[in-house]
This record gives sequence, structure tokens and C-alpha cells, in this order.
Amino acid sequence: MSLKNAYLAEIMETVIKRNPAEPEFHQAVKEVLESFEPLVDRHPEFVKAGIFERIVEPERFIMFRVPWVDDNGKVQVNRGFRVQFNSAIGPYKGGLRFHPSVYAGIIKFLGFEQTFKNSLTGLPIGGAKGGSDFDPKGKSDAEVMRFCQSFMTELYRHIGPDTDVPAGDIGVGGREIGFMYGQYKRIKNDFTGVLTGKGLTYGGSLVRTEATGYGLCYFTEEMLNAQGKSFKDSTVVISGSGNVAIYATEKAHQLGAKVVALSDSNGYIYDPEGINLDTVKQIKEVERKRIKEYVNYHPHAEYHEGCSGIWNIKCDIALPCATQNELDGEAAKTLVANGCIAVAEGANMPSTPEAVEVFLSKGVLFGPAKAANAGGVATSALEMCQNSMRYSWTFEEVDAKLKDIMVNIYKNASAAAKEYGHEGNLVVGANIAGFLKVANSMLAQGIAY
Ligand code: NDP
Ligand code: 2IT
Repeated sequence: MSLKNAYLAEIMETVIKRNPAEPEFHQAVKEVLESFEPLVDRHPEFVKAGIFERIVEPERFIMFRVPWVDDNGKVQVNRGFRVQFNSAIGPYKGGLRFHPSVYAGIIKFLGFEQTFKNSLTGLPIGGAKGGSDFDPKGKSDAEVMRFCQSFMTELYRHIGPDTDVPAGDIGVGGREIGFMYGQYKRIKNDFTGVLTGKGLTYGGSLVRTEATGYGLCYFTEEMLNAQGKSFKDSTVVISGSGNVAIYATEKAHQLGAKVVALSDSNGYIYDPEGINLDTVKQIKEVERKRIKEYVNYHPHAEYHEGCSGIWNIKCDIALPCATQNELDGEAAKTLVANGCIAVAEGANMPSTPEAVEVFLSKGVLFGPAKAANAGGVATSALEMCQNSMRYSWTFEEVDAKLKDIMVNIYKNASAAAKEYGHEGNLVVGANIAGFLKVANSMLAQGIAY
């Protein structure tokens, strides 16, 4: 697809001019604007109020220096970011990513996507994202703690339980959230739900750790069921081996599938007997080692260098759960040729536009990230809710709410796709369904932002 509507094409031009050299942000905006073509004529009120021009411009973008001292006593300097993209429907909400590839364009693409995703959950949360080019790999716990404390020493002044509530993303898990929470509390002398993904002993929610992966599988199962199919007895390939990949594997196994491959940025493992998840959890969550260690425990499995080769493995269902643009047009063609019937995105924007085009044109069921991976942030919103009540729900209660939310997201995205003339296209459906609630709220609130 390309932008046919001249008005939307002009907005795209402005985004490119205002945000030079940020290709990931351009890519995310272009896909969304393409989905909006059926909206422009049907909603003159949005055009009149400048909603399309406003929604692609962040409300606020914060960039700051993060100095810290490494274990050798050397001063290190990283760059910190927070984009507060849209607060029309609730306080800013979105994860923090610590990865050397982080720069303004990555943070903006993620914050932009988060706005629509958060709206799709049906819960009152606005869109945000943040992070740093800090690389936690190979750092000691003490170094990670000093970095997190320095990062929060600046970030604390921009966030709050009713203002902006960060969480985890790549490179930010329970350990980092704990260090940041401790520093926030020390500075503010407030015990509040200012971060989500907290430990269960200090305000975290049950199911938040599992939520993105579980939610991805609930969404995928719903998408398959609508075609009379399911995970049962299927072969699944999942990329990544972090938080999302691990709990997607766990739920896919519970739903009767066999997950045969996982990866990290160095390479992938293939276990035709089905991945042993206890081994993966031990390697990744406890020892923080590389996925290639798996073959030391299971010598019948294979390890291959290079992460993109994972898409050559024959499967029924593919769940990309590592990072942006990890699955390109060629990989998509290979998946289709090997009989893959469904792809759902656990990572944010893992499929390139060429890959998405291949899936949609070949009739592969395709669950876009904004819809398919919204279970993580939805459960974060449930954590905020429990913190506000000073009460906690059981695992079963939170899990049931998560499942309901994912089923509703599927239904709403499908219905919007149909209503706006793109039946079966969940990319268009998710973008429009997420947009409408935000746009109507912006309209009601005047030219506030
Ligand atoms: P983790 O840090 O736990 O794991 C990330 C995984 O992806 C690791 O296996 C990592 O490998 C791999 N990876 C990261 N960057 C690259 C890269 N440039 N090339 C190849 N592989 C890479 O992060 P999460 O599991 O939390 O996040 C994974 C994806 O899911 C991200 O896109 C994130 O935005 C998205 N997401 C996360 C949510 C959450 O709740 N955590 C919610 C919704 C979406 P290595 O160890 O080698 O770096
Ligand atoms: O991309 C995402 O939705 C996340 N990293 C989770 C954000 C959150 O606030 O839980």
C-alpha cells in the first residue's frame, strides 16, 4: 500500500521533514496513515479539528544525560528519553527500553504505536515510551543499579501515578523496575503505583510477567478460532527468548501446540521434539546467558548462528517476539511457501511493510502488534487499578480479565476492518479501532494539545 490521499500524504511529508533520519518512526506513521484513508471522507470533523496533524506529533519529548560510574571507577554517559505522546484518554503509559540501538526515532515509533495499542485495551491509558542507549548485557548488578538510579534521578520529575507510568520493555525487567522504583520512592517519599511490572512483594500484579506472551496467544487463538482452527497440534516458531517469547511459548504449549524454535540476537535453536521451557528459563531468567547454551542440556537440538534463519523452519504459526523489522519480505515468502497459516506479532513492528504485504496478499491470518501484544500493557493497567484500590486480585482473576481483553481487541479490530471496507485486514482494523476513541476524546477536549 502507499498513501493515495493527498491530505494524508502531506501530513506524512511534514512528519519526515520534522523528524529527519528517523526511519522507524516514519515507517510506523506511514502504516497508520495508510489505514486512515477510509476515515478522511467519513469524518470531516476530524479533519476540521486537525486531529490527523496533531496525533502524529508527540505532546512532549524529553531527552537527558545519564551519568554513572562503572565497576572500574570510570564515568560513563548514556542518553535517556521519554516521549509523552498522547494523553487524550488517560495518563501517559508505556515501557522503557534499554538497548544500544535506542535513539529518538525508536522511542517515537514505540510511543506512537503505544497510543493506539493502549486505546485498544479499552482501559484509560494514554501513549508513552522511553528508555536509553544503555546496554545491560555484560554489566554487573551493581552497575545496572547505579545506572537505573541515575536514570530515575532525572525521570522522576516527569512521571507520577496520575501523570505518566513507565514499565519494562527490551532490557528492562523485574530487576531494573525494582532499582528504579526504589530510587523514585527515595526521592519522592511516596509509595505509589508510578511504575508497573513491580515485584509481587511491593505492589506488582500477578500475571504481569506472563501477560504479553499469554495475551499474544489468547489473541492468536481467537483469530484462529474464527477460521475454525486452533493452536492444538500445530507447530510454532517463536523468535526471541526474552520475556515475551518465553511466556508465549508457555501458553502455546498449554494450548496444545509444539514450539520448536527460539532465538536471540546471535542465533537460534531448533528442537524438533519441542522446546524445553524449564531449560530456557534457567538459561535466560536465572543465568542471563545466551540461547546457544540450550544444546548443552539437549544435545539432540540444533544451534545455528544468525537470528534471521529461524524463519526458514517449517511451521504452522509464527510469532515474532524479538524486535522491530526482524522479519522481512523474503522471510515472509519463505514462511508462506512452507505452509504457515498465521503470524501474530509479540514484538513491536517486527514485520517490515514488505512482509505485511506478503501475509495480507497471501491470505495468512495476520495479527498486528498493536492488537496482538496489547496484553502486557493491559495487565499493567490492571496493576495500576489494583494499586489505586490498595488490593490485589488472584492469578485466576487477572488472567480471566486479560483473556477477555484480548478477545475484545480481536472482535473490535475485526469489526472496524469490516465497517471501513477492509474485512479481514486486522492492520487497518486495529489502527482505526484504536484511533477512534483517542480522536473522539481529542475532539471533546478542544485544541488542548
Ligand atoms: P527482552 O529484553 O526480555 O527480550 C528481548 C529478546 O529479543 C531477546 O531474546 C533479545 O536477544 C532479542 N532481541 C532484542 N533486540 C534484538 C535485535 N536487535 N536483534 C535480534 N534479537 C533481538 O524483551 P521483551 O521480551 O520484553 O520484548 C521483546 C519485544 O516485545 C520488543 O519488541 C518489545 O517492544 C515487545 N513488547 C514487550 C512487552 C513487554 O511487556 N515486555 C509488551 C509488548 C511488546 P538478545 O538477548 O541477544 O538481545
Ligand atoms: O510495548 C509495550 O506495550 C510494553 N512494553 C508494555 C508497556 C507497559 O506499560 O506495560
